[in-house]
Parts: sequence; C-alpha cells; structure tokens
Amino acid sequence: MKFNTKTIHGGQEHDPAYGSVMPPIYQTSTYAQSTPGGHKGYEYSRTHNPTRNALEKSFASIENGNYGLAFGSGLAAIDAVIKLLQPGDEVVSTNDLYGGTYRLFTKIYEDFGIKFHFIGMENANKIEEYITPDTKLIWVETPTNPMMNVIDVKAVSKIAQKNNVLLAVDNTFATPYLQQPLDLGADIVMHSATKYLGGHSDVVMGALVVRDKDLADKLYFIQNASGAVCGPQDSFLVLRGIKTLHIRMQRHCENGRAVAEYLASHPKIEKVYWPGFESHPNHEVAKSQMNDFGGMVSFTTKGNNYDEAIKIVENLKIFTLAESLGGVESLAGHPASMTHASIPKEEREKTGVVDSLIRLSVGIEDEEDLIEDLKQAIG
Ligand code: P1T
Repeated sequence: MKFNTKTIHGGQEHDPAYGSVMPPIYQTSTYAQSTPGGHKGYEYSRTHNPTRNALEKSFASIENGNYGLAFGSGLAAIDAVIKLLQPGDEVVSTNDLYGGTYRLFTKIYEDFGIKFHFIGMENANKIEEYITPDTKLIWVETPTNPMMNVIDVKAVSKIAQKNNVLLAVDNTFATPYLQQPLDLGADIVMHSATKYLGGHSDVVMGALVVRDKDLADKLYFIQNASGAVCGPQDSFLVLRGIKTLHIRMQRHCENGRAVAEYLASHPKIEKVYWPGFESHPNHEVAKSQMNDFGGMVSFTTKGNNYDEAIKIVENLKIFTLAESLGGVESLAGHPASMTHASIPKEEREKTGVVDSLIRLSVGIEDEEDLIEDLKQAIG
C-alpha cells in the first residue's frame, strides 16, 4: 500500500459489529467478563481500547513500523521512551529541540540520575565524541524546533548501530508524509500527534512507532504501567485527522515555500530558516531524506529587537499568535517568550533562539492572504 492510501486504510478494518466504516468511539473504561479472564480481548481501557488500538495501527502503518502506541500527549510519549533507561544511563540529544522536551530531560530525568548531552548534530560524526559505555539513547529532532536544522538520520543511525545505542527520532515537524525515520535506521519514531497528525488543533496526543517486538513489549508495558494514555474521543479525532494528512501536508509545503520566499525577499528580515533554500546549511541532507520541506518557517528581523518581534506577532490577523503548530490554521509564535522560555537565555541563544526570532506554522489557507497578512504585520 502506498502512503496516500495508508493514511486512509492503513491498519484499519471495518468494525466487526455493524461494519461501520469508521471505528466506533468505544467510550468505556471497562469490559464485561463472563468469568474472571473470560473476555473478548479487552479488560480495561488503560491497557487496551478498540478505538485507541485502531489509531495505534494507523500510526504503525503510516510510519512503516510494526507497532504503534498512543499517549495522552507528545511529552507523555517521550517520557515513556526515557523510562526505558536506568539511573546512570546517558543520552545524547540534539541541542535545538522543543523546550518542553528539554525541560522533561533536565528538570525531571536528570534528578533521576540520567545524564543528557545536548549537542549540534548537523555533523553526525560529532556524536561519537559524546558516546560512553553508559550511552543508551540518541534523541534526534529533525527538522529541529524552532531553528529548522536538519539532521542526517541515516548517518546518525549508523553511529547508533555501531555503538549498540537506541535511536529515537521526533518526527513531529516532518510527519511521515515527508520522512520515515524507521526506513532511515531509527529504532523509535515519536510524534506530538497534537500537531500535523491530528491536524486541526483540537487534541493533545503523543505517538510512538517501532519495528522490534521486544522494544514494543517494553513500551507497551510502560504505557500500561505508567498509564499516560489518550481517550477514545481523542483517538477518533486523530484517526480522522490522519486520513487527510497527505493532502494537508502537500498544501502546508506549498504555502511554506511561498511564505519562506516572501520573507527572504523582505528588506526588514535578517534571516529565514527553512530547509528548502539551497543556502540552508543542511539543504542537501533535507533533499535526500525528505520528500519536501514542510510548513514550518522561522525568521529574525534586522536589529534583533525584542519589542519589534512582539509587535509583528501582535499585528498578525490571519496568523494566530499561539503555542503549537501543524493545524490547518496558520499560527505564529515567539519562541524566546513562549515555547522555548523554559530554556535558559544563554542556552537558547547559543542555538539561535534570539529575541527577534518568530516561528510560523504555515497553514493551508490561501497563500496570497497569508503573504498579505505578513506584509501588513511586518510593515
Ligand atoms: O505538546 P505535546 O503534545 O506534549 O508535544 C510536545 C512536543 C514534542 N516534540 C515537538 C517537536 C513539539 O513541537 C512538541 C510540542 N510543541 C509545541 C507545543 C510548540 O508550540 O512547539
């Protein structure tokens, strides 16, 4: 099955009870048993729920994996991955990543004795310098949030395999429409399904997909034992969202390109971060591992003035000033004061998250309206 068919049919069966084409929302916490253990495969909805299972199969299908897991948020999915580790273990992570992921790693898991090394991974060979006998996981976000750096997943996976270390890739920005990290050698794919997979800014959810049965069993154990699962209504909404992922992504990419090119031509703009530009330092890697360049675009203004950046995001009328990304509607954010405020100023500035940086999640509205909006807001 090809990708565009998988988004609609991947892992899905018509409901056995009445043949409903969409899986029913099994809004139940528990299931009747005829005798202790005498049930139809479902005991309790933290462990299994038919609507969630349908979604988990869809996750596995679109990411070319064998096992999918759905969680109550993207961070809950990341949390489950880190729970594979033990005190004393080490993780090598991209240094430019979602602020909440950084906060989870440094403010929760460092206290449990896990050591994190945050490094730029644009040159994958640099990772080896940080690998010790205690390294158990490499954590990659690509493209990174919000600087749009692109990491060569195939090159990183070779290093991971050579050193017997798990490789997890946060595929939230790209989605499987643009890149499929398991095919590039990753062991775990993670999503904030809140974003493009859901696609309509109406759900908070996380996803993991793996191929290996042992790894899947460990993660299913953690999912059930820790309990950060999503509910059946939200599972239904994301399953519905995935059915249009390919056509939404196509338009996100077209509009992303138009917005990036417009911004690059604007005299007040200092720099535009979008991997589709030939001048982007990782453009060749992006071209080889992604099918297109996505709808996320970040930029800075000349003079790097905090107040000016705030004024621009306040002036926007079609772009909504809001956290999050990946919905049909365009959103704008100011990472330094919003999504990445939990990263200390000197740390975030090292990766380029400066005061004037604005991040756009370019939606699927009419391209001309989006450009007009940016024109009037930037002035
Ligand atoms: O918000 P949640 O569903 O828990 O997902 C966390 C997360 C993980 N990984 C990436 C790359 C993300 O972008 C996010 C969430 N990001 C935002 C809310 C944001 O505005 O960047």
